[in-house]
Amino acid sequence: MASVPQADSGAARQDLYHRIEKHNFSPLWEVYHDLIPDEPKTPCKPAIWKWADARPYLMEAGKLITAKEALRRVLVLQNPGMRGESCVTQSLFAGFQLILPGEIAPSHRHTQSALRFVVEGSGAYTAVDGERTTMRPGDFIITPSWTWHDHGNPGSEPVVWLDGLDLPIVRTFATQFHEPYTEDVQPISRGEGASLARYGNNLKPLGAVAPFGKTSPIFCYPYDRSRETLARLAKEGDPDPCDGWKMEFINPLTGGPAMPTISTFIQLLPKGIRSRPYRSTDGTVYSVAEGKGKVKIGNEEFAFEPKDTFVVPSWHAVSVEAAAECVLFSYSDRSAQQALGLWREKRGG
Ligand code: GTQ
Ligand code: FE2
Repeated sequence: MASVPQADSGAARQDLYHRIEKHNFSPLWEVYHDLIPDEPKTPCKPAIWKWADARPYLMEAGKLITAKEALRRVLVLQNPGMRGESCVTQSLFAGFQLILPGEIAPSHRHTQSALRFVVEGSGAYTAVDGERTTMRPGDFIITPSWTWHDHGNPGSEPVVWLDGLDLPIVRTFATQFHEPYTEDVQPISRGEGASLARYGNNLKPLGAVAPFGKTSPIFCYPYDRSRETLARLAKEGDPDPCDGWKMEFINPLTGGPAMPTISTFIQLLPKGIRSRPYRSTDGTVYSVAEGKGKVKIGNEEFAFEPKDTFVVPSWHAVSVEAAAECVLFSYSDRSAQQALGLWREKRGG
């Protein structure tokens, strides 16, 4: 016969909870639906960071601290639902990094992977394991896990890029390692463009051994190439109702995502489109490369312009109204979710 709890067990339950707490126990049944919700639940909120706000603060920071002293002069994009946690989504970091003419940001390596999406200015470089790449607006650059990297600006204008890192993922697993290089600037061992020539032309060297493990051997995907691809696609067929023309940056050695923890995309939305609502479990950061319009994220609406950044939390429907032809760069943890068999999407709201 099943035992029946006493109707007035409330006080006795509280007493039990109180006593077991000292022994580091707690009752699952009090929090079951918080821990296992019916649908994704996240403190991450929809938000936009206007470039018009960010730029003056960055330039002010540029007067107060050097890139070298700061190690990295970055304004962190704090998700308003998780302020102080240095997260833009639950799994990703975003920040604007400024490097002024003549500055260097010293060389180091860490297990966290990074991406850079150049927002403003040209002529700075990032060096990755002995090769430099010059940064231009719209370029997408990867710093693979555990590779030496430093930045410099031998040019004549300030350069700002959006940093995307998998810091919260690496923190969740407690797999953080970091090491400074012995010098500020690492030695150069290959000419600029060597990795793109070797791996970025639908050819690969015989016996190629992935130089960066699970990360793409191409560490710079120049904007002119991505933009040309999108322009050509737009001439050849109709846009997808949710995505417009959307392409994923890939690792040419595998055909899979360019980075093991972060997926990266670029999309073209034609002028006048109202994209069909789309949701997926990968909270996504968008940087506006071109165009303007309005984006609806869940129940909130934001106007966007070039160089603005906005975030779509997990399982929030996103829809764009393009007032002009738009090019959006975006990144999310989709590749990590897919590797773990967790990713889901739903087209149409
Ligand atoms: O440029 O190496 O935004 O190590 C955060 C951590 C940038 C970088 C960030 C970093 C870097
Ligand atoms: Fe770094």
